[in-house]
Amino acid sequence: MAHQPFPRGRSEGESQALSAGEPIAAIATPAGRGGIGVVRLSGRGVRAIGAALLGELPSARVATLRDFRAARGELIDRGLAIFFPAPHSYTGEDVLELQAHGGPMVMRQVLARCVEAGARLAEPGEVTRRAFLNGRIDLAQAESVADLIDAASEEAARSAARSLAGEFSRRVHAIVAAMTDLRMHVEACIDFPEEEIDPTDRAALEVKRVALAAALDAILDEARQGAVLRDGLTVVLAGAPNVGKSSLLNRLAGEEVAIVTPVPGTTRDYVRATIAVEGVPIHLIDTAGLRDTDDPVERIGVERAWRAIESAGAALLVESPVDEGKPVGTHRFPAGVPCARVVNKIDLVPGHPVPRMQPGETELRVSAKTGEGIAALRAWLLDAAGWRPHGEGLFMARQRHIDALEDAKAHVTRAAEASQAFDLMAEELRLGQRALGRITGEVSADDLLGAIFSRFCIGK
Ligand SMILES: Nc1nc2c(ncn2[C@@H]2O[C@H](COP(=O)(O)OP(=O)(O)OP(=O)(O)O)[C@@H](O)[C@H]2O)c(=O)[nH]1
Ligand SMILES: [Mg+2]
Repeated sequence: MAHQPFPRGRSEGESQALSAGEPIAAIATPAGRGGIGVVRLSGRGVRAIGAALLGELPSARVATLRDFRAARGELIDRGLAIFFPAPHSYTGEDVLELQAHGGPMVMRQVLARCVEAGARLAEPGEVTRRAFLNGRIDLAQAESVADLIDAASEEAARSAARSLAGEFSRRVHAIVAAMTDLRMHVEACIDFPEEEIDPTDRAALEVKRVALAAALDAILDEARQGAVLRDGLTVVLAGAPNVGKSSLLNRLAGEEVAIVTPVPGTTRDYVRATIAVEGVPIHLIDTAGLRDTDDPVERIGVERAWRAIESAGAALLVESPVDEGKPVGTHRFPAGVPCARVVNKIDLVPGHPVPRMQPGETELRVSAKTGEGIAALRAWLLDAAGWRPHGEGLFMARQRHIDALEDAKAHVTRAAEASQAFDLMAEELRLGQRALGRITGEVSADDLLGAIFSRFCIGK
């Protein structure tokens, strides 16, 4: 059985939505003032609500200038109304979009009028959730709607757009199809004793299994890279007072985010800045210089610095040849967290001998003042984030997707180990398919859907 890209989908010819829900309304544009603001309506009864507001519903999919009127006939605004009859709409239900002037008062009145006429306010993500439930998009695509809206870099936006267009889902379905094929092959062998199986047939089966494992490895790799693009890396700048942590933060961020003074103990609280290195978000945390101190405020700052260090994804241990204070040891860092020693202020001591490096340690020599060594520092940050140069073709992935892919991979590995027992092998492949089904939503629990869609903004 080959999987269709949109397994819950309905054919384009169907004229009624699969499950038209009660009518919902939401302001789909951001809060605040703008040239245009959009109120979106979806569900059963949208035609009647539209007729109440506009006098008459516009023709399908034709942008039509209309008066938006309050219950007693007063004019709220004049704008464009577009009606998308089911199932050819974002949600698969009847959808009406009202484009008014984007002032908060206008938006509020239009929305209130929709509610008065019978709609209820949409919950966060409810519009996209309906699109999923009606088979317009699958779960991975629905998630990429949120990722596209939240994208913090061009690269992240591009990869989310690819996922939204269904490329990630198509890859997953192709793997499911290969798994189905292998499973059918295996099942055909179940009823035969091993010695009766043709060796060439056996070899063909093995070729399929190896190809399947390779395809899973490839998609996992791309998904992990996509996740880096989405989530980035949290990096703490730690070190003795005055070595130039805040100056480095400012240099990396390209602006004066943190206060810099020649006084040791300048930074007392965290200072955060997110930078994009080749599109990968790096969340930098500048901390208070680590030292024993009697100053109660600074002491809290030092405690906070340690807390930041303990939960960091990577750390820059900053020191300088001209400042006192011992270099920070790595013993309080979580195991496996990438750390780099960053020797700052090299502009002050040209030719300063590089401190001896421990095996496996990375050391970078920089100057926050002149910018020397900063390119190498950025490259290190990218590497620590797990980013590798690649061609086109990433898609946005979430941890949930990576978990499912790893799960599928584990079942395929176990299938290989069970290659003498066809029934066990077939079962492992079935479980692998199930794991992949969680990505696109063929297999999904209500609480998972709740968790995914509740993080959307209202109107999406
Ligand atoms: N020459 C030179 N001076 C630097 C460099 N980096 C920082 N400084 C100076 O060193 C002093 C301390 O810099 P900060 O960035 O405040 O140091 P810090 O590590 O954040 O200090 P605390 O917040 O007190 O822990 C300031 O006077 C900076 O101008 C550098 O690369 N070269
Ligand atoms: Mg500082």
